[in-house]
Amino acid sequence: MDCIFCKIANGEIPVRFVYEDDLVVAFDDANPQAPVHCLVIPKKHIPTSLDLDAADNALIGHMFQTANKIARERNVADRGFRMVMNCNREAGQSVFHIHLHVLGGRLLEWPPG
Ligand code: DGP
Repeated sequence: MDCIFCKIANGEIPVRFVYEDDLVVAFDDANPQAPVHCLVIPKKHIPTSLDLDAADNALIGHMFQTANKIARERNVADRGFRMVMNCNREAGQSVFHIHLHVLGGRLLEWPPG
């Protein structure tokens, strides 16, 4: 399967991991939109959030716990940060392997563009 995030997760494309365990990896976004901008991805290939099923519920919870850990480690937890998962083209999804953006370190406006 030609998926760039699968290749990152399995080490085929070398990336410095901020975090790794059996289920997920996290790394800095190549095109950061804030001083802290990490991506948390599952090792399992899931194209979009619409492809999640009940068996993935614990995995999704683990992705959010990982995002919290990164936010605390990067000192943005208390001041505020944002977790974003884009789904499909109009939302801006460009890589079709789900990923949780963890953004912080500046004032994040609402609504997003
Ligand atoms: P999205 O637009 O929500 O699908 O976000 C995809 C993000 O992935 C985008 O912010 C840029 C990032 N990205 C794409 N390819 C790579 C890569 O090879 N390395 C890293 N570190 N980030 C990537």
